[in-house]
Amino acid sequence: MKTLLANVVVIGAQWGDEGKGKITDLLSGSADVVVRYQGGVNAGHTVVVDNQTFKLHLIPSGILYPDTECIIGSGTVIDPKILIEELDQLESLEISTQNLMISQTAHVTMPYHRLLDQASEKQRGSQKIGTTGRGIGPTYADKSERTGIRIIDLMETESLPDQLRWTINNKNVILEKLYNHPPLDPEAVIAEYLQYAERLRPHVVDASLKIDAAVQARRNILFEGAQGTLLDLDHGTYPYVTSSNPVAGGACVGAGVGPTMIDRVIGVAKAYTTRVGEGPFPTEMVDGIGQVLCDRGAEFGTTTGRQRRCGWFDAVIGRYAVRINGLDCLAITKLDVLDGLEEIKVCVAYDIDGERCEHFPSSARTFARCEPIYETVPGWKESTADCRKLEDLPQAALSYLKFLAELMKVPIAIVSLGASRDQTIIVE
Ligand code: 2SA
Ligand code: MG
Repeated sequence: MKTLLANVVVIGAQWGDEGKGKITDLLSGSADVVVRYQGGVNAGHTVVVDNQTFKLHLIPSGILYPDTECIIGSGTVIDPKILIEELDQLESLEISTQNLMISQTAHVTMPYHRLLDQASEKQRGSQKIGTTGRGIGPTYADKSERTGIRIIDLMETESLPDQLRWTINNKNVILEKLYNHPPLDPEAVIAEYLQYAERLRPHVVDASLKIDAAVQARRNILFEGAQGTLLDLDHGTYPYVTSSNPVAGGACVGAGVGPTMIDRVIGVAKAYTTRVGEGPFPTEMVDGIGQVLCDRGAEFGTTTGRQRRCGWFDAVIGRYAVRINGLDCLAITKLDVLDGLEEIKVCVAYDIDGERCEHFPSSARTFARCEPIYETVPGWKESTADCRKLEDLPQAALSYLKFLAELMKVPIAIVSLGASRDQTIIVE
C-alpha cells in the first residue's frame, strides 16, 4: 500500500476511540517500526486477530507482528505495573515481546499519581474533567514541574531509593493535607518499583537513537497517536483534554525525530462522533439515535468501561483536525454502524448566538453554546460489513463518504466496516 512506503503518523481526528488501533494494526503489517509518542495507560486499543481480542494500553499493536519493532517513546508516561501485565498477557499467548523497546526518558506513573488524579477529580465535583483516573495528568504535571521519575531513574537503582523517598514524602504532604488521604509507605513503593525496574530493564533503550537508525536505514516507521486531536492539551477542548499532545506534531517531540522525517499524516475518524469524559460536544444525542449508535457501535471505553457519548459526524471538528495535523488523508471507521438508518445528519457549521461559524472556537464556553447546523443525507438499508471495495458499497454510503471528503477537503484512503482486519476497504 502506497500509504506506508514512508514514515507515517496516524492520529485520532476526533475525541479518541476513532479506531486507530484497527488502522495502525492494519498498517503495522507494512511497518518495520511502530512508535507510541504520547499518552499512557489512559489509552486503550482493541485489536481483533483470528477471533482473538487484544486490549492494549501501552504496547503498540505492532507487537502482534513478529518482525515489527515497537518503541514506547519519550513523550509517553509509563505505568510499569500495567506495562508488565501487558507483557505477561502477550507472553502467556506465546506472542514474543522481544521487539518491545522503552525510551529511557519516558516518565513513570507512580502510585501517588493515580491517587492524586482520582482525588482531584473528586474534589472538582461538577467541574470534573472525567479523566480515566490512571494518573496521567499528575504524571505530566510532575514532568513539567521537573520532579518526575523517568525510566532512566528507575534503571539507576542505586540512586532510586533516595529519589523516591524524597518525592513520596513530598507527595504524602499533599495527599494528607489537601485530600485527607493516608500517606504512602515509601519503602513499600521503593521495593515494588525496584522489582519493576528489573522486569523492564531488557527493554529499555535510547529510543531516539533507535528511531534514527531506522530512519537512516530507510525502514518504514509508523508513529501511533493515542487519544485524539480534540483531547490535545494545546489544541483540544481545554480544560476537557488529556495532558499530552495527540496531534501529529506531538510525534516529533514525543519520539525525538525532526519534522523533516515525517512523510505522511493519516487521520482516523469515525463515521459519526463519540466522546468519553466531560466537556462540550455539539452533535451529541443523549438518547434516540445516540443510543442506537452506542449499542451498535459497542461504544464503551476500553480502559474504564465508561459508556461513550455519541452524536453525528462533525465536519467542523473534521476540518479543524485536517488543519492542526496537516492531514494527507482520512481513514473512516465504523461506517457499518450507520447501516439501516433512514437518514444521516452531518454537522457542516455551527450556529453561535445566531451567527454561522465554520471554525472551531478556542473558548470552551463558546464551544458549549455551539448549535450544530446539519445537512441531511439519505441512509442505506443494506449491510456494508462484507464490502471489500468501494464499488461494493450501497450508492448512499458511497455518497456519504464523498460528502465527508468534500467537506474536509482531503481524500478518504481507508474505510473500515468492522473490527476484523479484513473488514476494510483500501481506496488507494
Ligand atoms: P486523562 O485520563 O487525564 O487522559 O483524561 C482526560 C480526558 O481525556 C479523555 N481520554 C480519553 N478519551 C477517549 N479514549 C481514551 N482512552 C480510553 C478508551 C478511555 C476509556 O480507549 O476508551 O476507557 O475510558 C481516553 N483517554 C483519555 C478522558 O475521557 C478525559 O476526557
Ligand atoms: Mg481507545
